[in-house]
Amino acid sequence: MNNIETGNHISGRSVYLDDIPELKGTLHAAVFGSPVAHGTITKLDISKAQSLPGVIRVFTFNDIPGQNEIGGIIADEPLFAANIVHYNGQAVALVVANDELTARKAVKLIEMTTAPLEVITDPRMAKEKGELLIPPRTFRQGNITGAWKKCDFIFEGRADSGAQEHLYIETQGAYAYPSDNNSIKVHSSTQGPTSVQKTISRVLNIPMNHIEVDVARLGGAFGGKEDQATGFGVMAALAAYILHRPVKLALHRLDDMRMTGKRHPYSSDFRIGLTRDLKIVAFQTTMYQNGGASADLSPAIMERTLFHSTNAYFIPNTEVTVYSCRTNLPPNTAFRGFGAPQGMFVIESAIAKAASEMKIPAHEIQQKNLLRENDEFHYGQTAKDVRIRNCFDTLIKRYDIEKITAEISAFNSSNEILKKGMALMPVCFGISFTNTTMNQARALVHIYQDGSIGISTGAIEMGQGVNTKLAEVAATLFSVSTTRIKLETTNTSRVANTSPTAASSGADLNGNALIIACNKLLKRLKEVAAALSNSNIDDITLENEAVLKKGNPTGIAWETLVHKAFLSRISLTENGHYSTPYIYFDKTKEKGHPFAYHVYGVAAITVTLDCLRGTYNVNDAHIVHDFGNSLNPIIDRGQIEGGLMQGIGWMTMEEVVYNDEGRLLSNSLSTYKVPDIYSAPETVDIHALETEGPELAVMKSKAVGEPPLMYGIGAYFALQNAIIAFNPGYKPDFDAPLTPEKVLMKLYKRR
Ligand code: LUZ
Ligand code: MOS
Repeated sequence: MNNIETGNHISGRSVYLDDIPELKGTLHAAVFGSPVAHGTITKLDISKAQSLPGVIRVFTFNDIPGQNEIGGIIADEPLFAANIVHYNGQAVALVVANDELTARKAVKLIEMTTAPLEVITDPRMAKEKGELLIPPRTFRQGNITGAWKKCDFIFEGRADSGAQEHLYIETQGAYAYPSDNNSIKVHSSTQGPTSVQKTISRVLNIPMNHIEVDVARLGGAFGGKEDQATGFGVMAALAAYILHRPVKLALHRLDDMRMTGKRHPYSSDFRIGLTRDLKIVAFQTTMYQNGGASADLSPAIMERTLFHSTNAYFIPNTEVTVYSCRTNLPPNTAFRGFGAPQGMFVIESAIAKAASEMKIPAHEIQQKNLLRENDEFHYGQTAKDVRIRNCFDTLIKRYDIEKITAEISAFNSSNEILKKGMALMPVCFGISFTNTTMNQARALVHIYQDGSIGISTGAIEMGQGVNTKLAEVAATLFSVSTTRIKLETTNTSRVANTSPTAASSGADLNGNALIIACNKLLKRLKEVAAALSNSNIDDITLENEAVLKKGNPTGIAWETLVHKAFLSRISLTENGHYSTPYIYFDKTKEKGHPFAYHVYGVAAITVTLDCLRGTYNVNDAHIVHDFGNSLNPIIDRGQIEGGLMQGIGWMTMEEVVYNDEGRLLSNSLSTYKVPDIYSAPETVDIHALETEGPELAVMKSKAVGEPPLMYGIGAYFALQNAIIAFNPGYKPDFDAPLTPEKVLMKLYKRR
C-alpha cells in the first residue's frame, strides 16, 4: 500500500508550518545570531533595531520570565546568550515586527561588540585543554591488555569522519499564539513536541498544562529536529506570550544552516589485533566527538557510538573510550544513526587497514568475525535471532561476489584511467532509545458513531510514513479499510509526555501502544456483537468490515456494530500505553540489555573512479536486509534507498567546512553538495531476507529508519579500493568525506 499522504503531498494539500492560515494580527520574528564564535559581550545595542518602523519589540535574555535555559540533557544552553557567546550564529536576540522583511532588516541594525576569546573547533584540541561536555565513558569486554600478546598482526591508525547538514526541506520554525486562560498554543516543526512544551514551561515559568504543542507533519527532520527545534519553538512562544499576539518564526535557509548543529564529526585513534586466520582478537579505540558549544544530545549520541563501535562483529577483547569535546561550533546533534555511523566507520577503517596491510580483501576479515547467536555484545546483551551471517552469505551467493571481484580485477587490469572498486558493509543496529525511560508511548483511539476512526499517538509524521503504518495497524486489527481511519495531528493535549519520534522507534513504540488501545476496543465491540448475534464472544470475529460467527456471516456490518455499541452506551474511546519490556542498562557497570532487538543487513557497493579527474560513479548497491515481516514493503524500501543515499552523501560529497574562526564556509546550497539523482547508484537492488520478525517489533515489522544509512559507509571503502587499484603506493587513510578533491590527492600520492 502507498503512503496514505502521497496524494495530499503531490497535490500540495498537506499542511506544513508555513501553510497554516495566519491569524489576524500575526507578527513575524527573526533571530539575531552572534557574528563571532567566542567572545565576551561588551556591548549589545538594540536601539536602532527597536526604532525601525514596523518593529514591535526586540527580545533579549532580560525579557525571559523564567529560566534562560533550554538544555535538554544538561542545563548548559541559554535561549539567548547573556554574557558570553560560544558559537557563530548563537541566538542573542529576537526581533518581532509586523512583517518578515522588517524583522530581518532590523536584525541587521543590532550592534554587538565582543572581547574575543580563544576559538576551538578541533575536538582533540578541546580535549587537550580540558574542554569536555561530560566525563569520558569506556565500554570494555575481555582483557585488552592481555589480548595483544595473542595477536599475529597488530595495526594502528586514525579515522576521521565529518559533519553532515540535515538539509530537511522545511527549515526550523514555529507559530505560537495566546489561547484561552493564560495559555499558549504552539505549532512547531519538531520531532519532540513534549520537549518543546517542557522547555516553554521552564522559560516562561508557566505549567505544562498551559502549553499545547501541535504538529501536523514535518518536511523532513533526520534528527535535526529532535532537540534543535525546541529553541525556536520557545522563542516564538516567548514573544507570543509577552506580546499577546500570534508570532511566527521560520528560519531562512542560510540562518538555519549557520545556527543549527549537525552530525558530530569524530576523530579517532584505533588499534586492531588479528590472528593469522583473520580472527579479530583485540580492538581498542579512543574517539573524540566534536560536540559543539553545549551538550544538546551529545551524551546520548556518545552512548550509541559506544554501543555500535564493534558493528556486527564479535570481538572478544574490546576497549572503547569516547570523549565528548566542547568546541565553539553550533551544538552538534542527532542525525540519522545517532553516533552509530561514526563508531562503525572506525571499526571498518581498522578492518580496511588490516586488509590492505595483509593484502587480502576486507570482506574476508569481515566474514570471519561476524556475530553468532548467543555471542555477548561488549555491553552485556546476549545476541539473539542474529541474522548477520544469513544476510552476508545470502549476499555473497545472490550477487556472486566472487564473480564481481574477478570482473573488477579484469576491468582494472585492462583500464588505465578508469578503476573499479567494491566494498561490503555489514550493519547491526540496536533498536530502542539507549535511555531506557524514553521507550514508552501512548495512543488515543476514538471510534465515531459512523464507524470512522480517529487516532492520536505521540508519533510525528516527517515523511517516513509512520502515519501509514499506524493506519495499517488499526485497519488490520479492526479489519476495516484504511480509508475509515484518520491520523490526527500529534498534540500534547491529546497524547502527553511523548518521547521524540526518533531512534527508528516511532512505529514500534506508538504502534504497540495503538495495538493495546485497539484490542481493548475490539474486546468491547465483540461483546456487543456476541449479544447481538446470540453467540459466545469466542466465536466472534471481525472480517472485512463485517461480524462473523464461527466464520459465518451474521449480517452485522462494522457501522451497525459501532452504532449499536454507542446506543448501548459502550465507550468507543480507548487509550493505550506501551513500554518496551525486558530492557535496562546499568551505567555503573556499562552493561545491560539496552535494545529490544537488532536490525541486520549487508550491502555490497561498487564504484567506478575516473583517475584523471578524481570523479566517480556509484554503480551498484546490492543489499540484503532483514525487515522481519514488513508491514509496508513500499515504505520500508523507500527508507532503505533514502538512508543509503544519505550515507553515501555523508561519506563522499557532503563536506561541512568551518574556518579557524568557527565561521561556516559551506553555508549555502552552492557550497554544500548533497547527492542528487546523478549521484545515485545505477542499480539499487534490495533483497528482503525472509525472517519471522521479533515479537517486540510492531506486528513483527522491524524498525527501518536509521540502519540503512550505514550501508553508505561501504562507498568510502569501495572508492578506497579503486584508488589502491590505480595507485599501489597509496597507503589507505581514513578521512571522510572522500570528496573528488581528496580522491585526486590520494591517486597521485606516493608512499
Ligand atoms: N535519540 C535519543 C535517538 O534520544 N536516543 C537514542 O538512543 C536515539 N537513537 C537513535 C536516534 N535518536
Ligand atoms: Mo533521530 S537521529 O532523531 O532518530
